[in-house]
Amino acid sequence: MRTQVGIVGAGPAGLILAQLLYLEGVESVVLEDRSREYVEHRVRAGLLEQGTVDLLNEIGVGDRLRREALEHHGIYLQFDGRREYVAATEMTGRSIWIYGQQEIAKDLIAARLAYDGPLLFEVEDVSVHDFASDDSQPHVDFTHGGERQRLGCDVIAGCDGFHGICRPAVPDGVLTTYEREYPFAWLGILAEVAPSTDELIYCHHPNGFALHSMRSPAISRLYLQVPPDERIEDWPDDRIWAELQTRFALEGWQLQEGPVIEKGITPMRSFVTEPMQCGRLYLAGDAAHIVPPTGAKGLNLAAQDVRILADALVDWYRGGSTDRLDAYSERALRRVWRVQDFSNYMTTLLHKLGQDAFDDRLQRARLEYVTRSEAAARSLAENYVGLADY
Ligand code: RFL
Ligand code: PHB
Repeated sequence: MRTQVGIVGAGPAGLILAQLLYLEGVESVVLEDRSREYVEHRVRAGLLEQGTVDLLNEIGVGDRLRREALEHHGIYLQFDGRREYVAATEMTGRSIWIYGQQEIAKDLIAARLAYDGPLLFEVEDVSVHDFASDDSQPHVDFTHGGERQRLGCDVIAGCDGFHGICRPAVPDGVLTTYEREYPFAWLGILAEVAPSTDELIYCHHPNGFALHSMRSPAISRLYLQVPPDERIEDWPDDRIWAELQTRFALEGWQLQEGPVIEKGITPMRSFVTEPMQCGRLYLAGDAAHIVPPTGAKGLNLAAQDVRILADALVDWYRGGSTDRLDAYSERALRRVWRVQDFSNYMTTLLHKLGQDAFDDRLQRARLEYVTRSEAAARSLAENYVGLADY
């Protein structure tokens, strides 16, 4: 088998890249190790920047999104028994949108299959080879339907997430990694109950952070900060609701409860690899970087990476120059580090960090500042809705 771009991974990065390339007449093959069913039902991101929504519309997968996504114009910050609103759209002219990552996956997979774009699920033993120099002839080996196969390609796009095989395949000494583990995790639930709020509530509480998000007018998504080694078995539903009630408690407001339909624990990590390329292998999305979810940026960043990568690839196929491909990593990393800083800022602003009383007072002073100073609120807002053309 041969193609122009071999794409490893059918998450948002791989699927958006395949669609961008298809629209520009560049061939690709997407290889995914999970089943279609799994990819279409994995509960992860929910909050999209305006730029991501615009991109999905531009590439022709926005029909259902335009009908079903919920448009939001700001966020609530709750602390010290108060709930303050940051009017992001008023300050930036841009909205944010609620639409589940698995819905994006469904829309992109349907689009890909509608034009018979090669997309193989449940591939096994994937490995990438001969990509390390610019004049190499890369290939991807894998097993599909019990048969060992080889995909020859001009370039490989490593869109296989944080635990993928592409980044570890880069020869020693090429990549530098920057990493931070946070001393806590998020326990997330999906509940069959109408959201108790019109927009997201980010809540700072002495017991730890809590977030009230949603997926639809009938489904709520809620998160609790918990210790990093917490086991989900130790959190029966009534314990989760009791803790959510404690942290979100506000006079004159009630958190509605309902059946929990999904729950899980996610570790919190910041991670960047530099550069995001090696010869003819290009890393994009979570394969190259991870942000803690407090800023709601991972998927949005993955979409920006592949937009830059697709532009560079198209340029190369059209005119033969590798200038933009060579500069891919440098161009992508500018936004990656901006988003790392914002995600770290939101995380340290809102979580219980195991700090001393002085640090705790500083944290409250920062929260007070963003709700009292228009300049501080505007800075948070422009990062939250996503910096255009950064
Ligand atoms: P993905 O989604 O991990 O996709 C990688 C794909 O590669 C496959 N794969 C392989 N395929 C073939 N061969 C192999 N050897 C393979 N190894 C792996 C995997 O099965 C998978 O299908 O990475 P991608 O495409 O870079 O997308 C990144 C996003 O998924 C991620 O950043 C977001 O989910 C992060 N995130 C959020 N991002 C936002 O922008 N807004 C949010 O509101 C938001 N909330 C969240 C989040 C992530 C969370 N968790 C669970 C980590 C909330 C949570 C709780
Ligand atoms: C979500 O809805 O899953 C979500 C929203 C905002 C965040 C993180 C996750 O900051």
